[in-house]
Amino acid sequence: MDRRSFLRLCALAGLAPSAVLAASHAQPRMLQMNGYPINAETPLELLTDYLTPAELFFVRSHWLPRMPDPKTWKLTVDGDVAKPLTLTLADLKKLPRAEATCVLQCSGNGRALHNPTLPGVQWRYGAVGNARWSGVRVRTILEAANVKPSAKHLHLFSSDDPPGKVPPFRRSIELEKALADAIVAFEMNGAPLPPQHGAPLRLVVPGWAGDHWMKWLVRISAQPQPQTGFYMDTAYRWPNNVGAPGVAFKPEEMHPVTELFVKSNITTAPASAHVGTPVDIRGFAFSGVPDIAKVELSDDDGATWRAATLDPRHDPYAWRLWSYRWTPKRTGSAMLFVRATDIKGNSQPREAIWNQSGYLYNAWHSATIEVKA
Ligand SMILES: Nc1nc2c(c(=O)[nH]1)N[C@H]1C(S)=C(S)[C@@H](COP(=O)(O)O)O[C@H]1N2
Ligand SMILES: [Mo]
Repeated sequence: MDRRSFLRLCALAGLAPSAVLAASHAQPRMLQMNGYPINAETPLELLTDYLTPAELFFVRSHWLPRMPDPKTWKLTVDGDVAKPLTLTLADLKKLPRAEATCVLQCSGNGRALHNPTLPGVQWRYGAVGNARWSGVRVRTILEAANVKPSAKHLHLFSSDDPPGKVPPFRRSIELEKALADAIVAFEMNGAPLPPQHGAPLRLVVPGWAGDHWMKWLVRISAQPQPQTGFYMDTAYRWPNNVGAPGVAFKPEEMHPVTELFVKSNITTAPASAHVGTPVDIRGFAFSGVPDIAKVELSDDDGATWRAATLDPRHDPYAWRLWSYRWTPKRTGSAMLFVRATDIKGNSQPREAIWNQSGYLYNAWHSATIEVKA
């Protein structure tokens, strides 16, 4: 497309050209998911850093977002508060700073691996990353606004309401979690938050699935009841009592997805190896609880397991990089399985729990290595 038709298209769509370019930040190394550059998965073999670089970090947006104008942007704080606030970015930067290094994973990461198969974005392994998020604790802001005891939920509003009858992406989280450790972040890995990741401000909810991490935040409202609407009442729900694969439930038989499930993936393994020559296998592991206790590998279909070495770098709800030195004993095709166990004793299952929206896939991951003499 030439410059003139691009500008005309932007004008027709009512979008700033810079916003369109930022949203379609097509990264040559990223896997574009459904024809739109707004859903991009990171190739698993590139997720080898403790901090995932912003340009490799997966992007999940429900539609071509309408991003706030950073010059006029403000955050409104209202609802059950004695002192409603409107905060500019400069106001926020004057408040005490908070930081969290933790995993952001889309609930639907791994949807493509569920059996029976499911509609929706066919994420495989890479709708996940680990980053350092900096901003201000939600608690600091709500205390400044004198939040009332009647408030039990924090409603989240963004600038990206879709046109027409499409339901807006509006959500809420329990006030208890918001006060415990949620952050409104304006920086990612020490740099200003990129537009596609929610600039100027997004919510960070350590340990909880990505749908809670509202991007392009414009308003937070303390309320006695949870938010309603499609993205609370229908989407992002998990069965109260899980059924067999293929069994669907009514929304009232389900509750919102919150904490992530324990999970590990192999990012690095050679395609081939030689009997008696050790090779290094690497990957990451994380959970919806603050740390991983162990990562184990098996080369005998899960009969016996040996511990991987955990990288010392760690922060609550961040991932752990791990490595394992494996020495092949016999020729042929070898399958190495990995499983993680978190500090609460939750262990990654051999099979993931099938659910009608394909959330929280966490089955044992494997790598196949051809062993030669
Ligand atoms: N306003 C808004 N916030 C949003 C979304 C969205 O579409 N609009 N997508 C959510 C979902 S489902 C996920 S998984 C994360 C993805 O964050 P990322 O694109 O920065 O990786 O943002 C969440 N926040
Ligand atoms: Mo998501």
